[in-house]
Amino acid sequence: MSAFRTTIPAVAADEPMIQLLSADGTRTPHEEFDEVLEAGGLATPERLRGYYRDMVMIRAADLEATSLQRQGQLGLWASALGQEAAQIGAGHAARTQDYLVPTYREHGIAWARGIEPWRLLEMFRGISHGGWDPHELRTHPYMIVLGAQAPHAVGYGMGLQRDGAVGTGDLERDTAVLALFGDGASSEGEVAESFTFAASFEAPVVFYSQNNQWAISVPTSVQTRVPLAQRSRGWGIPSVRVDGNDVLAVLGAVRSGLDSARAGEGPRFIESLTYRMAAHTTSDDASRYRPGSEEEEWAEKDPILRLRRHLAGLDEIDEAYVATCEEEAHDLAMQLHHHIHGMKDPDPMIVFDNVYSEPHPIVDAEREAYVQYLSQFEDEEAGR
Ligand SMILES: Cc1ncc(C[n+]2csc(CCOP(=O)(O)OP(=O)(O)O)c2C)c(N)n1
Ligand SMILES: [Mg+2]
Repeated sequence: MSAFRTTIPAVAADEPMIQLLSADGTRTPHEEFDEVLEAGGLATPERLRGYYRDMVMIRAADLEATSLQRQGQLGLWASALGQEAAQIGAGHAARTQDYLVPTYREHGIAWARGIEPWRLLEMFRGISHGGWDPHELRTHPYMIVLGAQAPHAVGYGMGLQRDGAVGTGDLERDTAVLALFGDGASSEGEVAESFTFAASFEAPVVFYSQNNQWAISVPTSVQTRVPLAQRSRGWGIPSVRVDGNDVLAVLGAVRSGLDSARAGEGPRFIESLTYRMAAHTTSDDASRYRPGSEEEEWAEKDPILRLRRHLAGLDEIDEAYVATCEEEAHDLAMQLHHHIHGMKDPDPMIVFDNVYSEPHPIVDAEREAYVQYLSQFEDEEAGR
């Protein structure tokens, strides 16, 4: 018999998923994560109501952004509907000093880090250079190139090590990096290379993959023959699969992973099992490749509904609180609507700004050529 093992475990068949809140809101204890949540004061009724409000707000902003795209106000929108717990939980699990490196569908992460939603919309309108100050908010700009942010995150983490910001024992100062990417992006070479560097140098990075079941029209089962959570183990990177629609499981896993990383114990990998409830983007029609029954099945696992059920079971939420959240969410959507409709088109010449930190002859030549190009239209208009 060959020494090589040929049995490939069935996809998603034998990797346990940690869940603290089941779909009906029932709470299951978990020794390690409960300790982490308790130590950080992350699961008090007040905090839980806060996560609920955050999720309601970001869902309203997301739905409004889709409408704005349909009104011709945005070039594109990538909805995070259904991934609210996976993102609000991860965003709040990070400590203030941690550095987050997101992909393009992280609106809940952005919200949790204090990035105003209009900044995201401005980018999807194509009129900003990225949106926010990454240093101030400790959150990198969105990355559209799949997986490209993973080596950035590891490089940043290795820099933190060299700055002496890892493993000093001071939880308020030691810093870790949260690298976010999707199930599809996990197939990119950059992610594999990042695992290699992070493992070899024991970089303080938590790789956090939201497995939302789809990479545009490609299901996760095509991306990997083993449960995604198992991928990193060949690199010696400890990993866990959590229910990404369960805000408490996400909080516990991400806080625990980041605290291990900041303590100098090296990288961690988290597979956060969730579902992309909307189409890939406003340019996509998901009904072409996935059955409606799948969407209905996941609607019952809705992260917002789940937390509300849990809070109701604890008698920690009432109709008045729910109504206030809904009113605030409506107001946010209206603010976004008016703000985006009122946006002026920027001067087209700004595309040449900030290409390099110093003047560059090729950029100067391109700018000049573009001025010439635009001047033709001025003549046409003057002649009319
Ligand atoms: C390097 C690269 N290849 C292809 C694309 C086109 N593309 C954009 S999103 C996407 C699917 C990504 O799926 P996943 O990583 O699961 O993230 P999700 O969109 O589900 O959040 C693809 C192929 C890209 N942006 N970058
Ligand atoms: Mg995906």
